[in-house]
Amino acid sequence: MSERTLAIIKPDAVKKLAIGDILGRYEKAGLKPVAMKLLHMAKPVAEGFYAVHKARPFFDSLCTFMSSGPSVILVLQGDNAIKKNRDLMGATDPAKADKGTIRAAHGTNIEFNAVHGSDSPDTAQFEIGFFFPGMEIYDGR
Ligand code: IDP
Ligand code: MG
Repeated sequence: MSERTLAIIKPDAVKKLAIGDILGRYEKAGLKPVAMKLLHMAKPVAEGFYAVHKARPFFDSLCTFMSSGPSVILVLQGDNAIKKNRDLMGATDPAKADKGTIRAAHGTNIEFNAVHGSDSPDTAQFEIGFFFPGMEIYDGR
């Protein structure tokens, strides 16, 4: 079933010039970018995006990281896009991520881990709407 997921190429991966490699992985896996922008999040924007993690000890540090430079924010569309993207990403901690995954290739540690991907249909709906109005999502390709 075709679905959409929100992906972020985080500031660490953008700084490392890994945008091209990561976009290529999405496309080769059949995940089509249907919306995309480079955005330097203000810290309150990062806090809003990660509100679900507000109570976690790493929340402040995570939001500082996510607002430390520009990210690439994308909507990916394809069969099973949510799980497919999570599989491409690998485990949260790059040291535990399977070989061949994005986090194994580009992540530094459990915080600076190169990419984000929605983890469920509900999360995807919230996250896509957080960054993109419907008129900026290009369907029908
Ligand atoms: P996920 O990105 O694999 O879905 P989450 O548990 O949703 O992982 O955590 C969101 C983000 O918070 C992670 O991608 C990572 O950047 C950061 N994070 C998660 N766990 C830790 C931690 O234990 N220490 C520091 N940062 C963390
Ligand atoms: Mg998550």
